[in-house]
Amino acid sequence: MTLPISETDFDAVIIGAGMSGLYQLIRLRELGMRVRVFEAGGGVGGTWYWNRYPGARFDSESYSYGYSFSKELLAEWDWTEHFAPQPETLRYLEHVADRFDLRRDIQFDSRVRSAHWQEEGRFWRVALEDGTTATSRFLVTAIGPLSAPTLPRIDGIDSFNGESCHTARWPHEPVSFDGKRVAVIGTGATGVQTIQEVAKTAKQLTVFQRTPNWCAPLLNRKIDKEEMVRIRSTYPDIFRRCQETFACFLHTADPRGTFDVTPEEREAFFEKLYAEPGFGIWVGNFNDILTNREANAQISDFMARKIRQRVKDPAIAEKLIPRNHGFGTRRVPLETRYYEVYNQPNVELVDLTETPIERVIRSGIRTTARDYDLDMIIYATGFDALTGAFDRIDFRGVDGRRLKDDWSEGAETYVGMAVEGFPNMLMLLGPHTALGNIPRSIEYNVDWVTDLLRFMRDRELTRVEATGEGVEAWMEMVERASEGLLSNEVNSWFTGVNTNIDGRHNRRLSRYSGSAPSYRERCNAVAKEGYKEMLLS
Ligand code: NA7
Repeated sequence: MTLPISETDFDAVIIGAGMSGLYQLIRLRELGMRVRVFEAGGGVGGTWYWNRYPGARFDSESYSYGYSFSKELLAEWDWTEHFAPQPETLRYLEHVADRFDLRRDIQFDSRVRSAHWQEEGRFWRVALEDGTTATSRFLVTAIGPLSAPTLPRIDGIDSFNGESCHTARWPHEPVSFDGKRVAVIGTGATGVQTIQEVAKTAKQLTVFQRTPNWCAPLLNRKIDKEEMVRIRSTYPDIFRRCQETFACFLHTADPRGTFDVTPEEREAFFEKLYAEPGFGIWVGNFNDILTNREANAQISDFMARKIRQRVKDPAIAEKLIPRNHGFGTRRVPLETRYYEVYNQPNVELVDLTETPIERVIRSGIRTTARDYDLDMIIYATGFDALTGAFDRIDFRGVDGRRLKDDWSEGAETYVGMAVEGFPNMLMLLGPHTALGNIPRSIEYNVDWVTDLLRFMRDRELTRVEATGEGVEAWMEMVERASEGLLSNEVNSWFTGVNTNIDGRHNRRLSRYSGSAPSYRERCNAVAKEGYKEMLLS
């Protein structure tokens, strides 16, 4: 028997009040739904609430990153930097929450422990860590693809006497590095941002690097009032461009291949990209650098030469040059004087491939070579990406099946937004949605989910589920989209590898790596055909 909608506590529960949860709340309110958002944090902002580490900022241009759905919001918000720092982005999201009066439907400090589908009655029973429960017809997960931090598997972490922190759990109070001996473990996008900031004031900074990444210049600068007026006048073009490009960035691949031009033209193009802000050198480069080994070797060689030019000590420069993957086959960290940090007398680079960490001790870190006495250890060691946030909640679908079990060998989804066996659960930025410039993908996902729920409301339908065939067809498309990518041959969160988690040492098909326009085309077709590929009743 279907429980009349008025008998569930809510029409929809949204888990998470980050960028996707906030926008979904706005849209579901417009449908007249009774919505409750459960948020583990003490405020809105998701990624920008948690990641308060020093130097955290956008790598996408600020004005391409903000929400595009509200003309009023676009008209009133001024970005002050081309790549906004975390405090500004958090202020922006707090402004959005206030402006649209969102907080009244958000319950903070409320971590969801479980969500169990009740077939009889067709609703979800959601339980919080504190034991309270709520029922809801629909469940929308807005829990983020990179939100479950992982500490490294190193013995003795708890024995350290000084301060220590994962970057994604950074304290809300200001943290000073003045006069301190600080260690950073991890040199991904987060580690790079942290290192270049900590190096400014720490007495001694020791960077523990396992794998160097290919970092490219961010070239951030301030936006003054006048420039903001100019940018604002081009918002329609900015968002149109983001709709058209491969990954919703302002940058997109050059139509030419690496070897379509002369060596001189190639070098000049690489130089031009290196001198331009943002991800252009990664996603606006020759169209074959991420698929053709020889083409990739050209840009990798160019980037290696840049590192050698910028780092004075040739031995350190060599340690900073990646050997096990080509440029762009992992997430490219964007940097501001990152390489120059290693020219400073207060900074030391420890290459963990030569001298691995043995354990954390009371006074610091012990490698196979020596002990490092420390006042603070910063873990920039990343996330249980894409599925980690799902695994941390006990989701049970039809007949009590557990999502974590179903996904133990890798997630299987329908257009990244639905799962067979988990009716009425819709995922924003779930595994296999287009990622790229995240807010653009969020707005698309939210609008798609909203249209589906409107469709159901208008027809008095109360249950929607992905089918096995639908999932299979979508997973085939995900597989096809990834064919030929050099990144498939590299360990990273792109390929689902996290050495700090059991069973995650091997590469798997973890994300949709096709273009955002093809993703939208596929999802639009599903909607246009009345969601015939899904089971609706
Ligand atoms: P990443 O990109 O996953 O980077 C994590 C870093 O931590 C990386 O350098 C890892 O080295 C290092 N790491 C992880 N575990 C260990 C251990 N046990 N010992 C030493 N070093 C370790 O995470 P980020 O937070 O930088 O970025 C994630 C995404 O968030 C980013 O792409 C943005 O899109 C936002 P490894 O490379 O595994 O050898």
